[in-house]
Amino acid sequence: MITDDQRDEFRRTGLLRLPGAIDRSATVPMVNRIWDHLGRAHGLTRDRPETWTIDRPTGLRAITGRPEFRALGSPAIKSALDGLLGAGRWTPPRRWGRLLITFPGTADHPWTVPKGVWHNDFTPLTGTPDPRAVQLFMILDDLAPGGGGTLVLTGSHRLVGPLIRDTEDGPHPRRLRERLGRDRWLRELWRPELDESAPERIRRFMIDGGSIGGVRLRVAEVTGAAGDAYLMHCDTFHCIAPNRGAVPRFMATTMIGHDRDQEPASRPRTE
Ligand SMILES: O=C(O)CCC(=O)C(=O)O
Repeated sequence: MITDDQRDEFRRTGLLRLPGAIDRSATVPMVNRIWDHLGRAHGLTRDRPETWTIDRPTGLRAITGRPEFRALGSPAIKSALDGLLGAGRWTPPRRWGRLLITFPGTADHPWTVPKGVWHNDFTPLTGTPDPRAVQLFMILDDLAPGGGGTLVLTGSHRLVGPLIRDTEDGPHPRRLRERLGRDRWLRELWRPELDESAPERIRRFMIDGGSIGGVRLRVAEVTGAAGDAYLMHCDTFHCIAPNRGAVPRFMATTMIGHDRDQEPASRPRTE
């Protein structure tokens, strides 16, 4: 289970880090399996970076159906989901992960906070308590800052909530961006009018942060050791980041929804 402090942090920021959520030794066979696929499908070799000639490999879907990936659904992850969604109020997925893999690539410009690709993942309104879904990000191999970990706009789920709460409509990413983009700080994040340098963008969005209607916003980067996991509120804006590290970024993600309340089954009539 999670503590009250962890629950508060999740409510406030939309993001909760769980160090060591998955047994580190269980990630080794997963990483081996991925490299095996990369070798066969793309001709990439683990200890020969000169063969890493692609940014984003394909054909990864089948891999997470393999038995070694079941360890992603660890006791710590299940217990945290119980704490946020309610015990018995969510259904374990058939597969615990969709792989997120990016290679360092060849670009020589420095790492910075990307523009353009910030989004929320559309999660329909279900009438269930908040959060209606939690997205898991799981780190399969050690992930250093600047190494391609997902970027999360902490606090942003609290801006989305009031915009969708009393509507029939779901959180449509394009419409939300239009609405939220009326604020200058957010517009500068995803459609900058100024061409700021990499360190300026890092300072502005990751260190100083912003504030809209009393909601603190700051860009956080998913980093950590193999086996660490993050739980993110489904309405939180996030984006893929460049990998300027020395090794590929190996992560997995999945969205776990709150089960809809079941209608009580109607009793068979006996009379
Ligand atoms: O590749 C990433 O880090 C971003 C993933 C993402 O946007 C998503 O799973 O919704």
